[in-house]
Amino acid sequence: QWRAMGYRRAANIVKRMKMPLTASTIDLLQTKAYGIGSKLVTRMKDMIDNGGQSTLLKELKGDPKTASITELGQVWGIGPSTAHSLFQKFDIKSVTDLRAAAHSGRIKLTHGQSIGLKHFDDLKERVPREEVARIRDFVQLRAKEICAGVDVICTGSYRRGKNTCGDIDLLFCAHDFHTERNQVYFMKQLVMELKRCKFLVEDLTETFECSYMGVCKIPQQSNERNICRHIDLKVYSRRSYPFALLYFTGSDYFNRSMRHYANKIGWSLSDRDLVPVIRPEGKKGIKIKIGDGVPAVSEEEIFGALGLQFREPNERNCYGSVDEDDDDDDIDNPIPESPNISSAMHDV
Ligand code: TTP
Ligand code: MG
Repeated sequence: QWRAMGYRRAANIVKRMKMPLTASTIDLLQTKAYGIGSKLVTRMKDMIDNGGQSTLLKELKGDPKTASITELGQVWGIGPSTAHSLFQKFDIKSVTDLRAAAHSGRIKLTHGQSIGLKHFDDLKERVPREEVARIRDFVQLRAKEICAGVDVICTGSYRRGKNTCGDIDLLFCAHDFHTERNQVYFMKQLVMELKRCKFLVEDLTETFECSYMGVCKIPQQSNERNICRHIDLKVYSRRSYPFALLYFTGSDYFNRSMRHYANKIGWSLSDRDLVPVIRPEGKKGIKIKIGDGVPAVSEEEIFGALGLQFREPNERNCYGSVDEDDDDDDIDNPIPESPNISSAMHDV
């Protein structure tokens, strides 16, 4: 996972370089300004020597084990380690093998994995931006019938301006949601209503409270293929909302970088709050809260509290996903100077 992030970050740095990447300029990537490791630079040199082709990638593409693990990992709920053990222990090499093994009872999948497998072909397709907006509008209408003052916002890659999204991430918040009981009540009502109108067709988790994951299908539009989509619904209190908005807007890499930066200057940033902490030396993972959380009412205030320059959602793709519709090229300042989030990224 970390190696993959390093590769993604390097790919984005190279994309934004103002000069051509050649055998003579490539060593610059190892300087502090770019911070790319020597192993990765060696791989890039290999690509330059081979006319843009990577020898390792060629080998991996031809490697049946890698191909199987990649395919199995595309099933919702199956991560790299599960995919690896399905291949290694059960000799399952493809989604077809997985279906047969699950059907015969040779392996037992979790509820979410079974649903992921059932809708494999649909769920692996990315959702066009216009469809995400349609789904958001559909859910928003029902949510407002349950709680008129609810705010509904589509986060994730949609909010970062991507043309296609892996799923639909919806965040809900209202003044009425100050207790968890109210939040859970709203979520139960909403899920019930969305099931009643046959929008939600499967649950991906067996139980839920403030966070729901499922499979949805927008009621049939004229002669359109009706594809199942993965949808996440999350409800937060007004107080936590800016933190949740920041977290669920991502990208995941941007979040990691921002958290890492917060840690370095004595804060702990989560999807709920930003609190000052101390981390006792030699006790990894332990942090002690030493003050009250920052009462931010907007994302801008969270950036401000950390002394960081505000980044619009579409600027938070940086060093993020490199999917085929990646449109990060509009970021003028690829490796900006401190104090801002990208300077912290070099240390991740
Ligand atoms: P995702 O929906 O998994 O990611 P995404 O919307 O950015 O991309 P995709 O088009 O593939 O759906 O999660 C939404 C956000 O939640 C993500 O942008 C950042 C945050 N997040 C993390 O910070 N860490 C994580 O491990 C995950 C899964 C999400
Ligand atoms: Mg998403």
